[in-house]
Amino acid sequence: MDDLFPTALPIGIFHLKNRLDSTLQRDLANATQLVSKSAEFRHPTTKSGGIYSAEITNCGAVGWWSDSKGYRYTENDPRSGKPWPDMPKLFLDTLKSTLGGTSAEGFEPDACLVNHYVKGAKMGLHQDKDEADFAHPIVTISLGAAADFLIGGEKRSGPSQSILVESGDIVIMGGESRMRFHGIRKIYPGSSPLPNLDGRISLTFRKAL
Ligand SMILES: O=C(O)CCC(=O)C(=O)O
Repeated sequence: MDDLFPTALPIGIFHLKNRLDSTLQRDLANATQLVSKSAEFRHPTTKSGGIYSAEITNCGAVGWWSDSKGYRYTENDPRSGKPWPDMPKLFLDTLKSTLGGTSAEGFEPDACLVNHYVKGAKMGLHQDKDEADFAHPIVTISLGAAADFLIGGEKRSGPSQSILVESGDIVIMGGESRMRFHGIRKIYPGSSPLPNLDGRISLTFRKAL
Protein backbone atom coordinates (compact mmCIF):
# COMPACT_ATOMS: atom_id res chain seq x y z
CA MET A 1 0.00 0.00 0.00
CA ASP A 2 1.71 3.20 -1.09
CA ASP A 3 1.37 6.64 0.36
CA LEU A 4 0.90 8.23 -3.07
CA PHE A 5 0.95 11.82 -1.98
CA PRO A 6 3.17 12.09 1.08
CA THR A 7 2.77 15.46 2.77
CA ALA A 8 5.24 17.40 4.84
CA LEU A 9 5.01 16.61 8.53
CA PRO A 10 4.95 19.19 11.32
CA ILE A 11 8.32 19.96 12.90
CA GLY A 12 9.05 17.37 15.61
CA ILE A 13 7.20 14.51 13.91
CA PHE A 14 9.20 11.94 12.00
CA HIS A 15 7.83 9.00 10.06
CA LEU A 16 10.61 6.43 9.58
CA LYS A 17 9.18 4.17 6.91
CA ASN A 18 10.00 0.47 6.73
CA ARG A 19 12.68 0.83 9.40
CA LEU A 20 12.41 -2.76 10.73
CA ASP A 21 12.98 -5.84 8.58
CA SER A 22 10.37 -8.58 8.42
CA THR A 23 12.26 -10.97 10.73
CA LEU A 24 12.49 -8.30 13.40
CA GLN A 25 8.82 -7.40 12.93
CA ARG A 26 7.86 -11.04 13.43
CA ASP A 27 10.10 -11.35 16.52
CA LEU A 28 8.60 -8.18 18.00
CA ALA A 29 5.10 -9.56 17.41
CA ASN A 30 6.11 -12.81 19.16
CA ALA A 31 7.59 -10.88 22.09
CA THR A 32 4.34 -8.89 22.31
CA GLN A 33 2.38 -12.12 22.44
CA LEU A 34 4.47 -13.20 25.44
CA VAL A 35 3.77 -9.88 27.16
CA SER A 36 0.05 -10.42 26.61
CA LYS A 37 0.27 -13.88 28.18
CA SER A 38 1.41 -12.22 31.46
CA ALA A 39 -0.90 -9.21 31.19
CA GLU A 40 -3.85 -9.97 28.95
CA PHE A 41 -5.12 -7.54 26.36
CA ARG A 42 -8.39 -5.90 27.27
CA HIS A 43 -10.54 -2.95 26.32
CA PRO A 44 -10.09 -0.09 28.78
CA THR A 45 -13.01 2.11 29.71
CA THR A 46 -13.29 5.85 30.16
CA LYS A 47 -14.38 7.59 33.36
CA SER A 48 -17.85 7.97 31.88
CA GLY A 49 -18.11 4.28 30.96
CA GLY A 50 -17.15 4.44 27.26
CA ILE A 51 -15.23 1.44 25.93
CA TYR A 52 -12.10 1.70 23.77
CA SER A 53 -12.35 -0.23 20.52
CA ALA A 54 -8.65 -1.11 20.63
CA GLU A 55 -7.52 -3.49 23.33
CA ILE A 56 -4.40 -2.71 25.32
CA THR A 57 -1.75 -4.11 27.60
CA ASN A 58 1.55 -2.76 28.92
CA CYS A 59 5.07 -3.66 29.84
CA GLY A 60 7.77 -1.78 31.69
CA ALA A 61 8.07 -0.15 35.12
CA VAL A 62 4.60 1.36 34.77
CA GLY A 63 1.69 0.97 32.39
CA TRP A 64 -0.95 3.38 31.14
CA TRP A 65 -4.48 2.60 32.17
CA SER A 66 -7.96 4.07 32.00
CA ASP A 67 -11.10 3.12 33.94
CA SER A 68 -13.71 4.72 36.19
CA LYS A 69 -10.86 6.36 38.14
CA GLY A 70 -9.56 8.11 35.02
CA TYR A 71 -6.33 8.04 33.03
CA ARG A 72 -3.07 7.25 34.79
CA TYR A 73 0.09 5.20 34.92
CA THR A 74 0.06 2.28 37.36
CA GLU A 75 2.82 0.00 38.66
CA ASN A 76 0.50 -2.99 38.66
CA ASP A 77 -1.98 -4.35 36.19
CA PRO A 78 -5.26 -3.17 37.81
CA ARG A 79 -7.00 -6.39 36.91
CA SER A 80 -4.53 -8.92 38.28
CA GLY A 81 -2.82 -6.67 40.84
CA LYS A 82 0.52 -7.99 39.53
CA PRO A 83 3.34 -5.74 38.28
CA TRP A 84 3.28 -5.16 34.54
CA PRO A 85 5.70 -7.54 32.76
CA ASP A 86 9.22 -6.31 32.17
CA MET A 87 9.89 -4.58 28.88
CA PRO A 88 11.35 -7.28 26.59
CA LYS A 89 15.04 -6.69 25.91
CA LEU A 90 14.22 -6.96 22.22
CA PHE A 91 12.05 -3.81 22.47
CA LEU A 92 14.86 -1.78 24.02
CA ASP A 93 17.51 -3.20 21.69
CA THR A 94 15.31 -2.36 18.69
CA LEU A 95 14.95 1.25 19.80
CA LYS A 96 18.65 1.53 20.45
CA SER A 97 19.57 0.18 17.04
CA THR A 98 17.01 2.16 15.06
CA LEU A 99 16.86 5.58 16.72
CA GLY A 100 20.54 6.45 16.31
CA GLY A 101 20.86 9.63 14.28
CA THR A 102 17.19 10.58 14.83
CA SER A 103 15.69 13.21 17.12
CA ALA A 104 14.95 10.39 19.60
CA GLU A 105 18.51 9.07 19.82
CA GLY A 106 19.26 7.96 23.40
CA PHE A 107 15.55 7.75 24.31
CA GLU A 108 15.14 5.40 27.27
CA PRO A 109 11.48 4.59 27.83
CA ASP A 110 10.21 3.12 31.08
CA ALA A 111 6.77 2.22 29.71
CA CYS A 112 5.37 0.61 26.60
CA LEU A 113 1.65 0.80 25.95
CA VAL A 114 0.69 -1.91 23.48
CA ASN A 115 -2.46 -1.30 21.41
CA HIS A 116 -4.14 -4.07 19.40
CA TYR A 117 -6.58 -3.11 16.66
CA VAL A 118 -8.80 -5.48 14.74
CA LYS A 119 -11.23 -4.61 11.93
CA GLY A 120 -13.27 -1.53 12.89
CA ALA A 121 -11.08 -0.54 15.84
CA LYS A 122 -9.73 3.00 16.00
CA MET A 123 -8.44 5.56 18.47
CA GLY A 124 -9.90 9.04 18.70
CA LEU A 125 -7.77 12.16 18.63
CA HIS A 126 -6.07 12.61 21.99
CA GLN A 127 -2.93 14.04 23.60
CA ASP A 128 -0.47 11.93 25.59
CA LYS A 129 -0.24 14.00 28.75
CA ASP A 130 0.00 11.63 31.70
CA GLU A 131 3.80 11.53 31.54
CA ALA A 132 5.94 13.46 34.04
CA ASP A 133 8.10 15.36 31.55
CA PHE A 134 6.97 16.23 28.02
CA ALA A 135 10.58 16.87 26.98
CA HIS A 136 10.74 13.16 26.15
CA PRO A 137 9.25 12.01 22.84
CA ILE A 138 6.67 9.32 22.23
CA VAL A 139 8.01 6.65 19.86
CA THR A 140 5.64 4.23 18.15
CA ILE A 141 6.45 1.03 16.27
CA SER A 142 3.73 -0.31 13.94
CA LEU A 143 3.33 -4.05 13.35
CA GLY A 144 0.84 -5.93 11.20
CA ALA A 145 -1.98 -4.23 9.31
CA ALA A 146 -1.55 -0.75 7.86
CA ALA A 147 -3.45 2.15 9.40
CA ASP A 148 -4.27 5.82 8.93
CA PHE A 149 -2.46 7.73 11.68
CA LEU A 150 -3.99 11.14 12.30
CA ILE A 151 -1.92 14.13 13.33
CA GLY A 152 -3.76 17.18 14.56
CA GLY A 153 -2.77 20.36 16.33
CA GLU A 154 -2.81 21.34 19.97
CA LYS A 155 -6.60 21.58 19.98
CA ARG A 156 -8.83 18.61 19.28
CA SER A 157 -11.04 20.64 16.97
CA GLY A 158 -8.27 21.86 14.63
CA PRO A 159 -7.44 20.41 11.21
CA SER A 160 -5.62 17.08 11.06
CA GLN A 161 -3.60 15.23 8.43
CA SER A 162 -3.38 11.50 7.91
CA ILE A 163 -0.30 9.39 7.23
CA LEU A 164 -0.33 5.74 6.26
CA VAL A 165 1.65 3.69 8.79
CA GLU A 166 2.68 0.17 7.85
CA SER A 167 4.35 -2.77 9.54
CA GLY A 168 7.95 -1.89 10.39
CA ASP A 169 7.39 1.87 10.46
CA ILE A 170 8.34 4.08 13.39
CA VAL A 171 6.73 7.40 14.27
CA ILE A 172 8.46 9.88 16.58
CA MET A 173 6.42 12.69 18.17
CA GLY A 174 8.64 15.08 20.05
CA GLY A 175 9.85 18.63 20.44
CA GLU A 176 7.23 21.20 19.57
CA SER A 177 4.90 18.47 18.30
CA ARG A 178 4.98 16.39 21.50
CA MET A 179 1.54 17.63 22.57
CA ARG A 180 -0.22 17.36 19.24
CA PHE A 181 -3.51 15.52 19.15
CA HIS A 182 -3.17 12.24 17.29
CA GLY A 183 -5.12 9.05 16.75
CA ILE A 184 -5.90 6.13 14.47
CA ARG A 185 -8.70 6.71 11.96
CA LYS A 186 -8.86 3.15 10.67
CA ILE A 187 -6.83 0.07 10.04
CA TYR A 188 -6.75 -1.87 6.77
CA PRO A 189 -7.83 -5.41 7.67
CA GLY A 190 -6.09 -8.14 5.71
CA SER A 191 -3.00 -6.01 5.01
CA SER A 192 -0.76 -7.51 7.71
CA PRO A 193 2.40 -8.98 6.14
CA LEU A 194 3.09 -10.95 9.33
CA PRO A 195 1.91 -14.56 9.50
CA ASN A 196 1.74 -14.36 13.30
CA LEU A 197 -0.36 -11.19 13.49
CA ASP A 198 -3.83 -10.47 12.26
CA GLY A 199 -4.85 -6.84 12.70
CA ARG A 200 -2.44 -4.18 13.94
CA ILE A 201 -0.25 -3.78 17.01
CA SER A 202 1.34 -0.49 18.01
CA LEU A 203 4.11 -0.41 20.57
CA THR A 204 4.05 3.10 22.00
CA PHE A 205 7.11 3.85 24.08
CA ARG A 206 7.02 6.52 26.73
CA LYS A 207 9.17 7.90 29.51
CA ALA A 208 6.38 8.16 32.02
CA LEU A 209 8.14 8.68 35.37
O1 LIG B 1 -1.65 3.07 17.47
C1 LIG B 1 -1.00 4.08 17.26
O2 LIG B 1 -0.15 4.16 16.37
C2 LIG B 1 -1.26 5.31 18.09
C3 LIG B 1 -1.42 4.96 19.53
C4 LIG B 1 -1.61 6.14 20.41
O3 LIG B 1 -1.88 7.22 19.94
C5 LIG B 1 -1.48 6.00 21.84
O4 LIG B 1 -1.30 4.90 22.34
O5 LIG B 1 -1.57 7.04 22.53
